[in-house]
Amino acid sequence: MTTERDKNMEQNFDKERFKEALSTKLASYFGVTPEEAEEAQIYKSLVLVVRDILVKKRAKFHEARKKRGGKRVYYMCMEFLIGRSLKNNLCNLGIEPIVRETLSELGFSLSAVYKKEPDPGLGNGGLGRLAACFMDSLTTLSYPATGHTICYEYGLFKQKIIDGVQVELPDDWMNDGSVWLEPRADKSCLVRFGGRVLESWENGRCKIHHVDYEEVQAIPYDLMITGAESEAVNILRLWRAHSVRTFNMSAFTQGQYVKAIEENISAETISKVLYPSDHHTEGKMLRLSQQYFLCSAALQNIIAEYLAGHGTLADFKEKIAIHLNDTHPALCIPELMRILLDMYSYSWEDAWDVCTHVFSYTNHTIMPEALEVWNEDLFKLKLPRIHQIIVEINRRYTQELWSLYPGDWDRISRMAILCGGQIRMANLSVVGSYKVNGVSKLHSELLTKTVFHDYYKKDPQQFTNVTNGIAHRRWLIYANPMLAALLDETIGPDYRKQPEKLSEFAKFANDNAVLEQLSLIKKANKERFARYVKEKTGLLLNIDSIFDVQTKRLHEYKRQLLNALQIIEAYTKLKENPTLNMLPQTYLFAAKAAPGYHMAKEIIKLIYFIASDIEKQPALREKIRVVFMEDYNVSLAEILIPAADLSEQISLAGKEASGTGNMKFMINGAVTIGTLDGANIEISEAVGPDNIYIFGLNTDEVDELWRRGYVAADCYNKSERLRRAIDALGSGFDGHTFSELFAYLLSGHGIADPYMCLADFDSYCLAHDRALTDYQNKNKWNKMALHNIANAGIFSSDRSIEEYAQKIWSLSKV
Ligand code: 26W
Repeated sequence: MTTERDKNMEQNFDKERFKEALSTKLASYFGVTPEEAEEAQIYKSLVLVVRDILVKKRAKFHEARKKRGGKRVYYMCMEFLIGRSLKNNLCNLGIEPIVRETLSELGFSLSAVYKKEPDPGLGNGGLGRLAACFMDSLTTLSYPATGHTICYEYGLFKQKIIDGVQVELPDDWMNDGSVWLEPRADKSCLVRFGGRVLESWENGRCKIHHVDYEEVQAIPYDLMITGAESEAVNILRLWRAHSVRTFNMSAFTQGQYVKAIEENISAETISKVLYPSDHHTEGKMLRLSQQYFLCSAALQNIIAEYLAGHGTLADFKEKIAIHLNDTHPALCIPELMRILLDMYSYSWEDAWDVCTHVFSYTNHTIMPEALEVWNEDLFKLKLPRIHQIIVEINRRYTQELWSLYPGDWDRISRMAILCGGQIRMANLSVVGSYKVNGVSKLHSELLTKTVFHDYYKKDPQQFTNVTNGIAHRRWLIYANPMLAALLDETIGPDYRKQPEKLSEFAKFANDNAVLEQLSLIKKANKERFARYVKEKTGLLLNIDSIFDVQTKRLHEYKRQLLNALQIIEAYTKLKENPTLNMLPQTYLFAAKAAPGYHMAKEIIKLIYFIASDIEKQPALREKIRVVFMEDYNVSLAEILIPAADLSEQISLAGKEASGTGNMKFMINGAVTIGTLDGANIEISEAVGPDNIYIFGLNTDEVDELWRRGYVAADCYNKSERLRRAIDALGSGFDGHTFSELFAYLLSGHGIADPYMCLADFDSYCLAHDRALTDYQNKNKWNKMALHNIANAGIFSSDRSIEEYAQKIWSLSKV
């Protein structure tokens, strides 16, 4: 399908013009001709050419948006896990073929040039990747949206596994990755920390004087986001901290050279590094500084832009939506109050009215250790004015609660923002937002039954669900071009912008030629991935084995350990009977553990040594093989996911808010083996019970078992299969024993097996057995794959964004 835009693009962007533009960039930035250029220079010059195109498009879109007026949304998030940009932009602009051909004529391979781009790891996992997918869909659908985040100098660490131990190395992505960023010094602002707040009365009004503070300069770096076949170009604005003064001259002249430089460094520390932890708050003051830095810079910027366009803040709450992606940017609420009260002399009531019409909040986890709280005393020292405002929000809110629930102290203290010397960010987010949503049907329901139950009782209308989605262009069309070509051929290209049309693929469920194509495509993707593994590790994977894949952050609740136990059981059985006739299996893992997360690192070690144990036995490794891929990131996911046959989504029911990897695997034709958790439930409803392997306890059963008193050892005693696996932990792999994991599962320090791996083990093994049997029936398996692809349309982030636009932001397209 070629749209009008495509035609224009192609008219303006022919080979000659591209060659000329590229040559100009090469000459002016590197002083070379295309013939003399190195690949890295081609990469950078190509980015500059694309940026020029985007700048022009952006200007047009900006004009159109201004003319139309209307509402716009700001998406606030501490993480945007964008992945590489070049391919996404070339494909979205529809100019990839011209670029590929031209480069090839010049003697360069575009695929090789793509690899020159570092993969910016500006996020930990699901939350950050979701933000990036949402920017893609917002832009493709022509919604006016701006993302705000931090420009971390070091993204998520690079992972090496040395003798089973995860080693973290810095991710210095800015070195080659900053070509996409446009510094906007003209939009910089100052963010204040520390100091004291004085009050004085002037003309009957209380005036606030913040004194003795330290200032940090916030400079935005803009990254342009393209949409597919869309006129829109949106901006992701990344804020970087700079010292206000380059030198403390007085310290410098007094001979305190080091002190003068140290001061600079401490201000710049704020945007130095991404905290490499998810689902666990550490209460670190630097993290609080990062959060306030982002919120203050973004809000000052939003207000300044609004005033530049409108001259007054009068209609602000009608024209602006600000979305808080989890509680990490929740300080936006008191920061907007501060700006309106202290800088624009709003009354408290008017300022609060603006806030509660502007903010909405998505929760991404109900795990208690992930719910952010700050020590009030430390908070007060770092952000004294913001603390005052939170105290006042809390005072007024608890007063309201008192009149609603007189005498119900328990409830009031549960709902208060301040309690026991702590500031509860989830409560602040709910109190300050007009809408709160969870990220899958189950998760949203659990929110209203558990963590936010009291608020739900007070105002049920405040709560809603928007199930997550993925940018299906990046994750299907660009990552799996052969599958995209088959879809274009069978159902036509409309699904590229209307993902619900993928459902038409179901018509081909009995078309043997299409099924055969599907299996050839899977095979080619497995070959592509195997080549990559060969290059990285030297291992030669068996393409005819089933590729059974679990990739995601390493966390106890995600239960990579359950997967490992199942593998151990199969491997032990094989060792006992090496001539066992079985389907060859390749188990693939990729996962980063938070650097301080001991148990997660033990699990990596276990997987690593199971793998190395098997490698030492050539006869057995033909049948079963385990590979732990280092340094999981977006680019690795893009090549690994299309190669998967089986997708492991095996969290303990009730723990995974949604999952989005599950959707990426599904849309690439992998079949899910999973629990009834998060979006797995909706995936299961979409594909039907015959096209998914569901096992294990559901949330009610998990609760019931906890209430009755879960005894892991009972499972161990009852199941022979399980005993075989667990006992093998004691005897060990490749000379390493795992007594700590053994104890964790059976006796535990607190509770044995807190994520109930043992309770779900037998049912998991049976589901596995079924999957392996079905896999050997090629026709049956291909059909299952086809149904997974055909039913994946609702898991496009295009659908999620349409829901946010309607149900939450009241946003319309430009
Ligand atoms: C403050 C420490 C911290 C950092 C990050 C706590 C919690 C987080 C995130 C909320 C963790 C996260 O990424 N959650 C994931 O969000 C995805 C997108 O909604 C969901 O698909 C995953 O199920 C959820 O675990």
